Amino acid sequence: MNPLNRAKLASELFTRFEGNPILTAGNWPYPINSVFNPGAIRTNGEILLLNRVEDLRGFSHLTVARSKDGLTDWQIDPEPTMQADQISNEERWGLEDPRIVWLEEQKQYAITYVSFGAGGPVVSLAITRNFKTFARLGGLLPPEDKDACLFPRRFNGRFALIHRPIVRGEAHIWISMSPDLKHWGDHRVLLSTRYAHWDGARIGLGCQPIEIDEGWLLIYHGVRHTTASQIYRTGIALLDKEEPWRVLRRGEEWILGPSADYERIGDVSDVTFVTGGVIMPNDKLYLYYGAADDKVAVAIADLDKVKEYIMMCPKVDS
Ligand code: BMA
Repeated sequence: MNPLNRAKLASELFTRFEGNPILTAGNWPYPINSVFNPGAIRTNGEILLLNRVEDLRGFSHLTVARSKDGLTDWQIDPEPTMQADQISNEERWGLEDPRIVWLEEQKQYAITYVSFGAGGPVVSLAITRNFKTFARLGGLLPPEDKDACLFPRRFNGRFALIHRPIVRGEAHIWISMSPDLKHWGDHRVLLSTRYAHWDGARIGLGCQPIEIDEGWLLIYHGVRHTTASQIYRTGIALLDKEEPWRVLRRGEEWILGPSADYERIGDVSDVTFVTGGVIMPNDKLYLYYGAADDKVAVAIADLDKVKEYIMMCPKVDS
C-alpha cells in the first residue's frame, strides 16, 4: 500500500456539513456559555444528541436536542435534561462529555459521562429508557478518569468499558471488564499514545464503539502539544469483534482535525472532539463533535470508505 494513497483517503474520508456548526449557545432556549461534546444515538427514527452545556457559572449539565435528519431543525429541551447533583461529592462541579449506547439485553440506554467531583473527574453511569428520567449507578472507577463508553453487549458474560485513566501522568486508552456494571477488573491498556505523532501527548475515546463486519471501530482523539497550545484531532483503530481488548489495526493519520474557523476559534482553540457516532440508513457515518469547546458540528463519511481505509491501515500485534 502506497502510504500517500492511504493518507489521501484519510484526508478525504469526512466532509463537514455545510450548515456547521449545528448547535451554538445562540440557539439555546435558556442562557448558556457554550454547547459541545454531545453523545449521539439514533432512536425512534430521529437523531438524539445529549449535549454538554456549560452554564454561566462554568459548570456543565446535559441537555437533549432532537432532529429528524440529524442535521437541521433541532428541537432542544426547554430546560436542562440532566442536572448535576451538586450535593453529592461525585457531581459537585458538573456533568461532562456523555457517550450513549443501547444495551439490548437490558432494553435501556447506558450513558457514561464525566462527573467533575471533589476527588477529580470520574466516569459515572446512568441508565435511561426515555431521556427524561435517569437512574444513576454512580462512579465506576477511581479518579482521574474520563472518555468512557460501554460496549452494547457482553463478551463471555462480561461487560466491557473503554476509559481513559491518568496513570503515572500518562494518558492511554484502557479497557476494563465487569460481570455486573459495578465491580471492575482485568484492566488493560488498549491503545497507547505514540511518541512524536499527532497523538503523542494524550489519547482518549471519541464516540461509542461502532460495530462493523470487520470488528469494532474505535474512534479516538489524540493531542499534540505545540509551543502555542495543543491540538485535538481524531483517529481510528479497529478492535476484534469478540475480544475487543485486542487491537487489529490502527490508522497512522488523523481523519479529522481543526481546520474550519469554528474549530480553530472558540473557548478552546484548535479542538475537534468527537463524542457521538451514528450510522444512518443510507450507510453514512455521522460523527458529532465539539468544535473549539463551544459549539457542536457534524462530519459525514461513507461507511464503506471508512472500512476500506481501516483495512489499509497497519496491523497491530496485541
Ligand atoms: C479534554 C476534555 C474535553 C475538552 C477537551 C478540549 O480534556 O476536558 O471536555 O473538550 O479537553 O479542551
